[in-house]
Amino acid sequence: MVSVTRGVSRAAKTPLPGKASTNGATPSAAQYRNLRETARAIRRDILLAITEAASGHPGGSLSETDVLVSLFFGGILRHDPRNPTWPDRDRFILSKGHACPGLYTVLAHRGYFPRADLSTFRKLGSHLQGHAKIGTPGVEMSSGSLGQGLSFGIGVALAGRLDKRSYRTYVLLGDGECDEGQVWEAAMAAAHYKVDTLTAIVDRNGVQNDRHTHEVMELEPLAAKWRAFGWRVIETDGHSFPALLRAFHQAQETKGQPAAIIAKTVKGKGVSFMEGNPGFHGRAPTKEQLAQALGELEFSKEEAAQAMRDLSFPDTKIAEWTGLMKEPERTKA
Ligand SMILES: Cc1ncc(C[n+]2csc(CCOP(=O)(O)OP(=O)(O)O)c2C)c(N)n1
Repeated sequence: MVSVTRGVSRAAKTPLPGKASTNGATPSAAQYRNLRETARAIRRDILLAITEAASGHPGGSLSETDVLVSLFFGGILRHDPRNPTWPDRDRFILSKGHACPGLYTVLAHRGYFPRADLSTFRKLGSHLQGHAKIGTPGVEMSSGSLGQGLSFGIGVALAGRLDKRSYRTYVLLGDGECDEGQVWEAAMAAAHYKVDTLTAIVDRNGVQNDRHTHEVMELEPLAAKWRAFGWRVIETDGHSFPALLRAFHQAQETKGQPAAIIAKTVKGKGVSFMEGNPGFHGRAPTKEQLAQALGELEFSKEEAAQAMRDLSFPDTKIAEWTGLMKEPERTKA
């Protein structure tokens, strides 16, 4: 795992695990570089896990990666991987539960469980099933049936208010998921109850199951809809760490109303033949496609082999899969 930055905001009087170490200071160029490197390694491991399972959802996992890296590695979440049920932790709820390979990989890189577990994804007996479920360290809600996470998040946030705890609640939704009526019932309720500790993030990648969102159900003007429901809306580039961290800080500073971050993303981000392609919503790459994808992410054969060793792949498979790779340009003499 690359070393990463921690924390930029929500200065606490008492230091808390996983808290901001720079107390609101602008991250340095090196810290941003670390975030990008972390995201690149996470995209690699997402693809390895899904290819090994021969099923799963790469598109929405790759689109959400930078949002998740900002939360878990950019100092936005107050959390402690060694104590996943710490009562004062911020809650992250993955409402688009099919994109759990992204969450699992981030949790593994953050130290919630061993990275080697990723090679058990979708296998019998694994705690990393095809949709996230409570019981896996760091997973706050069993999800997969779309539309429920925001309602759940309101309950979690209101419980924090009743218990006089200062934690914040973040819910990641898909844009296709916003076709669900329950999302808008929840949106109305969160504004009514002025749940300003709640932040919704919409992964606005423009693609849902097998088609583009505008073909299935026109969502635009999406920002105006959230505003009309009483939310503060922050639109941002969902692949720019400075923009994402700024958006999260604005959400944290919002008082008296919930905040929605509409993160403009690319489905399948980082892999040319997956980008914007509904065909890779819920289909695993072949081992040949994996080899191409790892090359596009600029991993050398040796780097890919090391990652596969870290994930406990057998030597035969490491040799077979990396044997299909071409050395990327940057590693050529
Ligand atoms: C209630 C419900 N209806 C249908 C599905 C099947 N389904 C799984 S993923 C998906 C598309 C989701 O699109 P989006 O929310 O945009 O996710 P992303 O593109 O970010 O992966 C659908 C319809 C489901 N999981 N739950």
